[in-house]
Amino acid sequence: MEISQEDLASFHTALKSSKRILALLGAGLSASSGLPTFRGAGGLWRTHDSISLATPEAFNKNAGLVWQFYNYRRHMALQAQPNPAHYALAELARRMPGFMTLSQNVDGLSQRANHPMKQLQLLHGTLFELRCVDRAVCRYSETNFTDPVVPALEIPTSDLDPTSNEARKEKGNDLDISDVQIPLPALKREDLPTCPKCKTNLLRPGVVWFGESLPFHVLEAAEDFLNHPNDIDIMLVIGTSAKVYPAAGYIEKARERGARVCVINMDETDRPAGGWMDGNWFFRGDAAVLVPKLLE
Ligand code: BV8
Repeated sequence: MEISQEDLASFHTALKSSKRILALLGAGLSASSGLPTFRGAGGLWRTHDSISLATPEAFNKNAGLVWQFYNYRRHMALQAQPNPAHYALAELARRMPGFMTLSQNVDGLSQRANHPMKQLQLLHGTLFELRCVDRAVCRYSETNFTDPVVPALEIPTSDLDPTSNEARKEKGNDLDISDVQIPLPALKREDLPTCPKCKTNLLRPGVVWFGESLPFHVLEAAEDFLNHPNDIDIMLVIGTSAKVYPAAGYIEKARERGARVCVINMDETDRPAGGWMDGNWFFRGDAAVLVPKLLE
C-alpha cells in the first residue's frame, strides 16, 4: 500500500516540531503479530461473540467458558511477537517525554517491546494480570504468564491455532478464527483458577469488561495529560475502529486541545467520529509497516 509522499512529508514536518503527542492503540496494531482483531476478517467478535464473553455477567454465568476464551487469548498472545510498530512507539516514547500511549490492547505486546511503562496507559487492563473476582472482599491480584493458566484449560494440540503456519497452510490465508473451536469440555468450578488468598473465590482475568469502569489511575493519567497547560500537537489513532468508549472519546478530547489527528488503519472507512478536519492525515495500510515509516 503506497502512501502519498506529500502526506508523509507533511506529517514528518509536524512530528519534528511536536512536543506533545497522544496515541490511541487498537487491535489492528497487533494484527501483523498474528493476533485476530475484534471486528475484522476472522475477528473475535464476529465469531466468538466476545462482547457476550467480555462481561461480568458471562463470567458469573459460565466462568469455565469465559476462562477458555481468555486462556486461548493468553496462549495466542504469548505465541505472538511485538511487531515493528510496537517498537517504533516505544522508541518515540523514549525520545519524547511529552508522548503518551493509551492502549486498548490487553495482549502485552507494547510491554514486551519495552515501551516505557510511565508513558503507557492500559485502558482495558491486561490478559496477564489475574485478580480475585470479588474485589469488595479481597484485593488479591498477581502477574501471571502461566500457559495454560491451569491444567484443565490445556488446549489440545489437535486444535488448529489460527496463527500457526500449519493452520494457514491447511486452510489458506483466509483462515477464520471460527475454524478453531475452543474445546468446550464442561469444566468443574474446582478446575478453574482459585484465589490463593481468600481461597473461596475464583480468579478472573485482569481486563476491563463491558459495563466495568476503567481503572481509576488510568483515567486520572489520561486526564492529567489532556489537562496539561500546553496543547496537544498530534493524536495518533492506530489500528482501531474507535467504537468503544470511553477509549474512543480521547480522540475528540485531544482535538479540543488543538491536536491534528493522524489515523493509521487498514480500512479507509474506519475514521473517528466527529468529522474529518483539514490538517488531519489518514494513512491506509498495515500499522506494522506504516508506523515505523511515520515515526522515523
Ligand atoms: C464503561 C478488554 C462505564 C476485554 C474491552 C454507547 C456509547 C458509549 C458507551 C457505550 C455505549 N453503549 C455501551 C457503552 C459502554 C461500552 C461500549 O463502549 N460499548 C461499545 C460496544 C459501544 N463501554 C464500556 O462498557 C466500558 N466501560 O463504559 O463503564 C462505567 C463507569 C463507572 C462505573 C461502571 C461502569 C468498558 C469497555 C471496555 C471493554 N473491554 N477489552 C477483552 O479484550 O476481552 S474492549 C475491546 O474491544 C478492546 O479493548 C477494544 O477497545 C475493542 C475493540 O476495538 P479495536 O481494538 O478497535 O478492534 P476492532 O477489531 O474493533 O478494530 C480493529 C481495527 O484495526 C479496524 O479498524 C481495522 O480496520 C484495523 N486493522 C486491522 N488490521 C490492521 C488494522 N489497522 C492497521 N493495520 C492492520 N494490520
